[in-house]
Amino acid sequence: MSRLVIVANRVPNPKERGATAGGLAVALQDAVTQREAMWFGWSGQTAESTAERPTEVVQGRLTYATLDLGRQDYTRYYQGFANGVLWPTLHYRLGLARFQREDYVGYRGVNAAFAAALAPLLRPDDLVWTHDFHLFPFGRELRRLGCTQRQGFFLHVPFPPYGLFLALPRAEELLADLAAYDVIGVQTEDDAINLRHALEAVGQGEAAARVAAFPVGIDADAFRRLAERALTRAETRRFHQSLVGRALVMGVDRLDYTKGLPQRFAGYAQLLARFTAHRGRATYLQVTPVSRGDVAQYRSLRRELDEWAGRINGQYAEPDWVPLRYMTRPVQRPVLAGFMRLARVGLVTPLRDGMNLVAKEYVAAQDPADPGVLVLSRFAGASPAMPGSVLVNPLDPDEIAESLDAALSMPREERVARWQANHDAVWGASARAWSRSFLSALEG
Ligand code: GDG
Repeated sequence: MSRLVIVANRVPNPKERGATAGGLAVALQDAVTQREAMWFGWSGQTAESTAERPTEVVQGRLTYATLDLGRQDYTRYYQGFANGVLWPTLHYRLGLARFQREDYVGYRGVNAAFAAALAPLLRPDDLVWTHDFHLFPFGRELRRLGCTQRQGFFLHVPFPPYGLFLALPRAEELLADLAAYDVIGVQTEDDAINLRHALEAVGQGEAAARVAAFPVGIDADAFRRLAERALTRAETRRFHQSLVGRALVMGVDRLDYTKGLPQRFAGYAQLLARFTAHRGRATYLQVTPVSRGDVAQYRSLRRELDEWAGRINGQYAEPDWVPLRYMTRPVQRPVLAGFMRLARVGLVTPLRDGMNLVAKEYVAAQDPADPGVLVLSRFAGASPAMPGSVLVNPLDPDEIAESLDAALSMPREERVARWQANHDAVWGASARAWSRSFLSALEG
């Protein structure tokens, strides 16, 4: 079997396996245990200038090869173009994008530098699998250096309608970058249609034929076991006791404007205002680790959520009941799994999301005999395959409130039927199936 080389902006720290928040690392965990592999990318550290040679750490059959980023590259490539322009654009939020020519130049420069650092480490029969919007140009840069290995690309986030994408300065060049890959994977059929249109519109029709949807999944059995085992942990027990029999509503999201958090908080406030029976009977826990805290839009989102949390609790709290428990620190994965199992409602309402693994984790964590209900945004990539969910428009706080009321009042029979309807989507479309089907397309 040929070696797998995974190229991604962030490489997980070999010392804290599985501890980090973020969908990409979770999804790839399986792929790197199946064969000899190298994981190549940014170390997460900055330095005076971007390193030319990676630092390698070998753990059995897996090698981590990482580069520090120069401070100016960090500002331009990572904050400026990847997070400041591509992230909002790909999530249909062109109005939030701040295009600056020097950021774009920095983005291309880092991609070229990464390719130059990886090329000497490649073996002729390696499979190179590059991930996400940080690295559109990477494959073409490797080709420029004479690398002929099979190369695949997977986009973890949505691809918007082509007219929107083509409004982005340099969109044509970015699409020509994608055309250098042998397989171009996206999360859903809608994303595939959008990307094919965009490629065709700029005369890259041949590449359009290499686009396919590979919906990402989770290791559902492992997550279920984690959730079951967590019930015996002291943290889970203490938390359970603190609920004193109240129904738990739970949300877990990185602090990001794509996750629909202000609208979600507004929806919960509407629930308490309009469906008064839930006052004192429901508790909402929102776990939202801060991410990209050095980007202005994320700081203002954080302030907005702080205000919402203060207002909701100020208005509705009782001396012995806090309606919203809001945390901006990360929670350990096993603890999170246990909390999810206790939740009567999983509240997942992104405005746009490539897939959303939390929705799948929530279903995996449930007790099949007495499961909770998933309230899910119709704009999450996960939604078409999860017919047992209560689907909502995440922009409509009233609809969120009505769906919460329905979910909190739902009889057990219906909860069981809905959970079973979501079962196949979660157990059938596993992380392993995802990476295997992508890799067999790439090897094909
Ligand atoms: C991108 C795409 C796509 C969250 N908070 C904590 C924590 N998490 C974990 C969750 C989940 C992961 O992080 C988040 O994954 P998502 O898929 O929900 O979202 P993104 O990070 O935006 O991921 C997304 C994904 O890539 C994969 O392709 O699905 O659409 O945007 O596993 O549980 N984990 C811990 N503590 C936390 O506080 N331990």
